[in-house]
Amino acid sequence: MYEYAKESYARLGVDTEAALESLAQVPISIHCWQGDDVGGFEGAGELTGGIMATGNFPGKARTPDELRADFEKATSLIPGRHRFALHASYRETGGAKVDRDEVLPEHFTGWIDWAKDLGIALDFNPTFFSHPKSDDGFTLAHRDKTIRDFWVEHGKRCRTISAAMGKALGKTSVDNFWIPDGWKDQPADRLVHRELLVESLDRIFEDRVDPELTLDSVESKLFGLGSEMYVVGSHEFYLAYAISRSLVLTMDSGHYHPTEVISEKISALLPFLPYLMLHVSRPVRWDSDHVVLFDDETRSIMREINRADAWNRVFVGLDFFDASINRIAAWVIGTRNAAKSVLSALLEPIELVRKAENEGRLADRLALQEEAKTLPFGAVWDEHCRRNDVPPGTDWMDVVATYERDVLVKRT
Ligand code: RNT
Ligand code: ZN
Repeated sequence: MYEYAKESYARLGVDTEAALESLAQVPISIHCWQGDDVGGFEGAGELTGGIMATGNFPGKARTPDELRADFEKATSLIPGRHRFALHASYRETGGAKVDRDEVLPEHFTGWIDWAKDLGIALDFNPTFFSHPKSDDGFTLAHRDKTIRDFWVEHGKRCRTISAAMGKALGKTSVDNFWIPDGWKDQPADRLVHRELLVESLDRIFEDRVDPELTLDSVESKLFGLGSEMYVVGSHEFYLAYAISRSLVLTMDSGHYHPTEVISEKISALLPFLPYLMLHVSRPVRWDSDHVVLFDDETRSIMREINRADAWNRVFVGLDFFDASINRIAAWVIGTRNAAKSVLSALLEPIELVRKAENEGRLADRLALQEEAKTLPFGAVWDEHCRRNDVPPGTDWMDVVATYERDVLVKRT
């Protein structure tokens, strides 16, 4: 099957061997929070901040050890070497009460040592939600300075933690800042909170931290549950902020108007920003964070990165959380789909498509793109799985079912 696929692609000028080699160089940053419904390990607080994991499938990870074991099970079924994205709320304090403004790199030693053993890199996220000091919907843009100070301290400390991860693992850790701040209903003053946010962010980012160790990124959003009318950190806000402060801009595919797509934005931003970070997700009617599919938009995202030859400038991360199905299967399905989309981008007959465009043969351009859709892609993907000692096709489902029976259901 693979030999037949290889020849089919070669006829359109695509080298499948080169594509598989390139694929091995594209890590996907897999988010820790699919494993426990964004719960974290600070105590059984409620998930706040306008995001929601619906469902109560049994067996969610209750401890860091369980989350690590679950992730290892998931990655044994995902081809390639990927990254792991942690949130500050997943720190390990040995039972001690350590508030967000007291977090230290040592609270992540367990995670760092584990990542080192697995040979994977880490990314990081400060946690500005699920905390009493975010309960009225504002953190860095709060009118109360004591609240802002608390969160500024958290942000500063998270940069140090992210740098420690980068240093220990020898790979730059992206430190992604997302805050929930906003109003449910029509605000009296939109500008004041945005000015406060600029001031708070400038305080967080004032010290230089080695960009080889950590890169700061800021994530925008259109609306959240309970912040439907106004979000301080909107797309325009963070776009301007990231450009003016030379930060990484994070685009989450669920954070735009329903007909707006981030794939189209990548080439618009690359001339102005050195780096982009993506939260690849699947919004269904709203920012629902459904499991990522091998769908048009996910493929378009990867195709745009590939056409721009920007794999070292666009960091691909995932952000979904479905609590209604087996969480390990959710990780496996979503990450395999993201990786499949990367492969499909690498297998695009781009030379021929470009040539047709440059020569004004626009019908040929269209024909080539459409014919490429039915090339034997699956055989190349299966070959990739086989070469990475991961089950191709549906064989991984039995492994998850066994783990569900032997481990997950016993947790409840
Ligand atoms: C929320 C943002 C943010 C979170 C994670 C848990 O709308 O997308 O990235 O999903 O930090
Ligand atoms: Zn996100």
